[in-house]
Amino acid sequence: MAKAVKSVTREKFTFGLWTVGNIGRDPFGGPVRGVLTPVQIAKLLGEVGAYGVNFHDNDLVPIDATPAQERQIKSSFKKALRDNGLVVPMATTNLFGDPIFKDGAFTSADARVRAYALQKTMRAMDLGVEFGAQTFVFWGGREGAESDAAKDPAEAIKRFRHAINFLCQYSIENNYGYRFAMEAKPNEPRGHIYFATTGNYLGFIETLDYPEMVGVNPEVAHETMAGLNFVHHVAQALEAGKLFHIDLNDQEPGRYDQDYRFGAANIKAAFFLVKLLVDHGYDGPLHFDAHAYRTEDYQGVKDFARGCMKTYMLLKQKVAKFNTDREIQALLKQIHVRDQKLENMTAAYSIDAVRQLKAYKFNRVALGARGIPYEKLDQLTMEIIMGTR
Ligand code: GLT
Ligand code: MN
Ligand code: MN
Repeated sequence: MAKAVKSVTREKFTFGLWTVGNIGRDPFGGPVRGVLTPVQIAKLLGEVGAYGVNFHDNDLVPIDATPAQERQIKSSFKKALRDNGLVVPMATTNLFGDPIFKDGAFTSADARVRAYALQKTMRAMDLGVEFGAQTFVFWGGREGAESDAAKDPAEAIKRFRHAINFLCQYSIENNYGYRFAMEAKPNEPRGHIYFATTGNYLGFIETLDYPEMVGVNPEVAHETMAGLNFVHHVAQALEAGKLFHIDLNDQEPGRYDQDYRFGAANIKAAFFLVKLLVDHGYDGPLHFDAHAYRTEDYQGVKDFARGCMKTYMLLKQKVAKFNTDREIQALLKQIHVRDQKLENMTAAYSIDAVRQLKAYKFNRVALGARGIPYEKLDQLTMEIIMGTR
């Protein structure tokens, strides 16, 4: 029996079965790598020193598996997890691959498809619990439309809410203890996906029956595809206590969904993301939802996986440098101007505070004329990232 391999670091670095198992198919060409079994993927992840592995129901158990096949697959995968020292922090359902979901799952116009999606998700939740998963991700890749002629997008929200409420109750009644994490994406595979951004989900969650059970799983590529600032979306989730999980990868704006190795496209944005996670003490899984370039064989897939983790660790070191750099910290102190009198005056609303504030004389012209040393600060930040500080 192979020896259990420890994670390369204390970080909870995870990969989905579908990430390192990606066979390099795209809309213009077929697979460039052979299919690995879940057991082979666990071995690969053990070799690169990952902490855990996540799966969709059908990454592990094919949609048409017989009960006997399912039993065999599950027991061999459990052994592979033990042999390779891996845990399963997150599970999810594939509600996008099978043709039945071509017009969505929970938001399908067809009641039969909506009911099947609930059945499939409950079974996927049962499967995840069997492997110890504590987070259950919902990525509604097919929940959307090319044309709004067919479905009322407001009705889609109601249908989605109904499904999540139903499934929260299922988790509660079975004592599964799941935390649900909603993953937004603006488009691809649908022309337009409902709940296009993490912010859309943060608004939606508060309308649920069990909002405390539900958070988000933002993915770098997804806000970035739309040209949005991913770090700001993660910040809103963190501030709301809703960052239950995160999908790390990279992406160039305005392109197809690239799912590049973490940090491969925009190292500066990756630095600020790691800084945000570190500064706010995020301690959940760091899931690399990415895949190797189509040029690679499985040696290249290992290079890819190691690269994701190494870049994260290096950026974490850079963050520590930034946070202790004397010149940078002095600049930040200079930028964050304190004014005790005005801070006291505006600390809380009162008739007296309003009266004083309305009468206060500001030197607007001088405040507008002052220089703020962001050029210097940003250059020093770049020098940290480039390794010369
Ligand atoms: C799919 C998608 C990802 C989601 C996965 C979870 S599957 O690969 O592109 O962003 O996180 O369903
Ligand atoms: Mn993606
Ligand atoms: Mn993802």
